[in-house]
Amino acid sequence: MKKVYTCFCTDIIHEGHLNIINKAQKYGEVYVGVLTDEAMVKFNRFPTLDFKERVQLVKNLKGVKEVVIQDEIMYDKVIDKLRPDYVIHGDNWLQGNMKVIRDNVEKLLSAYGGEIIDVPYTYNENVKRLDAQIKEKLSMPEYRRKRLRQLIKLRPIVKTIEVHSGLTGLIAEKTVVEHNGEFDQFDAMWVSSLCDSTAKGKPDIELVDMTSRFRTIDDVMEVTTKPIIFDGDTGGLTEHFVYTVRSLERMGVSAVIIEDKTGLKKNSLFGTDVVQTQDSIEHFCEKISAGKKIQLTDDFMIIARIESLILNMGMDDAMARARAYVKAGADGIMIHSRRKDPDEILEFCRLFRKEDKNTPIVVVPSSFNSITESELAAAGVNIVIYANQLTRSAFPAMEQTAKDILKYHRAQEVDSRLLPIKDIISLIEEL
Ligand code: SPV
Ligand code: MG
Repeated sequence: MKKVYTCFCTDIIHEGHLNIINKAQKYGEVYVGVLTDEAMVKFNRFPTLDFKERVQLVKNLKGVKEVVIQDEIMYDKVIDKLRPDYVIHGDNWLQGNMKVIRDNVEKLLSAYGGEIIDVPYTYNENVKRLDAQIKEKLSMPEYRRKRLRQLIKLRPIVKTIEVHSGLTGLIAEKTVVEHNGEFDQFDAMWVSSLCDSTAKGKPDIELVDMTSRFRTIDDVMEVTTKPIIFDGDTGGLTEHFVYTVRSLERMGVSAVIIEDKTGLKKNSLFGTDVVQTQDSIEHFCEKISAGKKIQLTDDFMIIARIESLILNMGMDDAMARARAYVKAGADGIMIHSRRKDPDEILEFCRLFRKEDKNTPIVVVPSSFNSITESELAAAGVNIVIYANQLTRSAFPAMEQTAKDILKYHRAQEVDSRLLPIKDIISLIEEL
């Protein structure tokens, strides 16, 4: 019997998948690959069924000879082991990002005379509706909230990008790249106080009130499914912070990060150029504990942000605070620095990891931007936040366009660098 292989990167079986199995059966015995969670979250949406459930789902399908575990998006290992005579797939992989997968499969099969079978991709009203239902489920608070903890387990490092609107939310949600045969996407979103304030033309001094910050979260949540980390600034008064925790948790936000400053908060990247007061360890611990006591689920995370390095208070102070904050109940530590080189961040990670193997570490490499994600992961960092790059790239582009329209008294000169009109009017899909 010939062997036919197909890989399902899905947590729902619909007529499209059944069609592939039917066609495959005509060529031989059907082996179906199921992608592991780790491989799936790299470029697809988060699975709503876990790996074991997905294996069971496929195992129960009529016509499936065997389920094969595929732990990478690329088929190299599976093809090497199984040596299928055919690989069958929907013809949607003839274009876009997925073409590189098809090209790779073609190369692997041609080494021993195997063949690809492309079948017409099924995307009718029924499949579209099932797809929408899964997205809806993923966006629900009870599913979205716990996803950050799940991703910390699944990803070498959770890549987080700043969002401050529905539009930036869509960029965080949908952008997937293929580079050198590797797929990548952002895992989570950061609702930055700096960028949320900047988008409203306000300074980053806790001036934009919580009602408005929640409105931003809601705009983002309306159009996305990925987990949200909220920049809670100082958390405000402890008596107010507990209400913030309850609201964020109810909305389905996964984590709040609060920084150990008090009084008028200024952005950390000013460092000691402006007056900034660090909170006492005792008082900040009380705030963390109060927040942990009030939350209702085990999913929500309160992450304590240490400003000691920003305020030149030294590594010993940073470490003493890290110890105390974890003891007070913090679910993670964010360590910040505004140095160009990552040395002090790496030193903190080394010292902290010596004492504490598990508490997640979060970093925001805006200044120390030469360090790579894999270097951070190797140092024990769990979450990297690209905290302001979308806003900082949009502003100069918009300003230049405004200047050029003023200069040329028309818009023709700027047109070549704009999103085409046909693309902007269809950028947002209607229901
Ligand atoms: C933010 O994005 O608002 C932050 C990170 O708090 S930083 O601007 O580096 O302080
Ligand atoms: Mg901030």
